[in-house]
Order: sequence, then structure tokens, then C-alpha cells
Amino acid sequence: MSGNIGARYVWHNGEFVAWDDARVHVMTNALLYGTGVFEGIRAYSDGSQLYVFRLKDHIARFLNSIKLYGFGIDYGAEELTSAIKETLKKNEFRVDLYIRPLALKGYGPIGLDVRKLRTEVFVIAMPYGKYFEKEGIEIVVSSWRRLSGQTVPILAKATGHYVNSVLAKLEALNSGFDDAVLLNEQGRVCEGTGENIMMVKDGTIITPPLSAGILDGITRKSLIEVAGDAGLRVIERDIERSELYTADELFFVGTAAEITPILRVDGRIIGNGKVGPMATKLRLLFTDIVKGRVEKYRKWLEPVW
Ligand code: PY5
Repeated sequence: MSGNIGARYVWHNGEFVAWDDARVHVMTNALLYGTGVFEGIRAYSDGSQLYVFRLKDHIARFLNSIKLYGFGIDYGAEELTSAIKETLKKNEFRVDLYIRPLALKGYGPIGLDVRKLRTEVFVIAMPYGKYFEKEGIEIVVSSWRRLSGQTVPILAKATGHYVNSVLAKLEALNSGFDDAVLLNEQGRVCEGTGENIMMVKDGTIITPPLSAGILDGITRKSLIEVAGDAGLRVIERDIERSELYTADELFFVGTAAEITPILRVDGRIIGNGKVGPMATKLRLLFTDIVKGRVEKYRKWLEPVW
């Protein structure tokens, strides 16, 4: 198992365990009821140094997710920061990575009272390349609506929320698409299954606001800042489904997806059907930033070695 993934150790409640021994019991509450929260973080190698992208912000969101669910956790921001850095060192990683901190309600009785259950914390990290194999993808507007804030605290990045994403993703894949975009319960554009969405119209970048029920994506937030600094116009406002079809450019943004151009929605060609100039510009800028080549944004990089 470990050979394929390229990782040897997982951090579990303050200790390192061998990859193959990072297991939980079948009566783990999170397995039964989706009672976990997690983060998805990337680390980028410039050949010699490894930089974790916006580690502080990911840890802050992780702790917010814990708070939103009231799970409690034995580790604070500083301990989690060193747990993550130690995990990368212990594995002797020098290449681009994906890091998955995970906190879940552990082993216990069959019921829903999670109060006495320990919050188990894991840090998983592995070499990682592209989330989407293609240069640009084809998506569908899902028949499933995005979970609403009236049902769950949607600002939490919780494992249970991803049944909604898996349903949308499976539906899309089974119909021959690469991914889906979900509308919210008001019928406005919300986000992808694991990505935020951005649209370009007449030179302006438009992206749904937090009030549309999106995850407060760190890539989205970074790109809004970077685009603004580069003198580009960015606005956060609700997007109608029909606006997607006539956009000049569309792309998904997220830790795993990075900046992924969307070339078709529901079979309609977006722009000229090719990767657009804005996506190209932002991708180049973003790559320079995460590799530590732009002084101004070094503040977002946490060196490991
Ligand atoms: N929206 C959802 C539903 C997400 O799951 C993600 C991240 C984002 C937006 C983008 O947020 P950020 O820019 O902070 O990553 N999704 C996970 C990721 O690591 C992957 C889940 C499969 O990209």
C-alpha cells in the first residue's frame, strides 16, 4: 500500500504510525455518521525547499470546522502546525505534496451522543500531482442542490458534507463529464464538488459570494487578492445558471484542482472552447507564487526544511 502512495508515516494523536497501521475500528463514529472535519493543503517544492501553502489559514479553517461542530480537539494551532511540518520531515518529502489533516469522532457506542468520544487527529501527507488529468474539463450542472446552511454549518469542511459532493461527482462521471457544478437552494451557482468557481465576463472576474453557501476557499481568496493586486477587476456576486453558458471563461479553483479551466458546461462550449487568457495568466502567476518566486506573497509560504 505505502509503496504506491509514496508515504511512509502518518501522524496520529501525537505519534507517528507506519502508513499501513494508520487504521480505525469499524465502530468509529465518523465512519457511521460522517462526524469528521478535514483540510486539504498543498506543499510545493522548488527543487530544494518545500513550501506549505497558506498553512496558517488552513489550520484556522480546520479549528473553525471543529468549533462549528462543537467536537473539541486536544491540539491548538501551534501543535497542529508542528505536527504537519514534522510529518513532512519524518517522511523525508522533497516533492509536491497533498496534506490531509483529519479530526474525527472515534470509537464508541452505536448512538449519536458524541460528547464522550475522543476526537482522533491524523495528519496524512502524500506526493501529489494533478487532480484533473486534462488541461480543461467538461462539467454538468448537477441535478443535486448544494447542501444549505439551514441543514449543516456549510462553512465547516466536514467529512459528512461530502456525500453531497460524491453524489454530484458520480452523476457527472456516469454521464461522461469530468465534474459538476452545484446550484444552491435558490437556484444560483454555488460551487463544484470540491472547488470554488470563477467566471470571466468582459474582462471582469466574477465569483459567487460566501452568502451563496460556498466553502470559504483559500485558493479563491488568494486569487481574489492576487488578481486585485495585478489590477484586474474582481467582483463577488450571485451568478445565474444561464450566465455560465455565455461566460468568456470559466474555471474551478481549489487546493486540489488549483486553477482548472472549464471548456464546456452542459455540452455548451465556453468562449472559444480553449483555455482562455485569464486562466493562463492566473495559472502562471499562481505557480510563481506557490514556488516562492514572488517576494510579495512569500508571506503565504511556510518553509519545511
Ligand atoms: N469548495 C469545496 C466544496 C471544496 O471541497 C474545496 C476544497 C473548495 C471549495 C476549495 O477550497 P480551498 O481553495 O480552500 O481548497 N476541496 C478539497 C481540496 O483539497 C478537495 C476535496 C475532495 O481541494
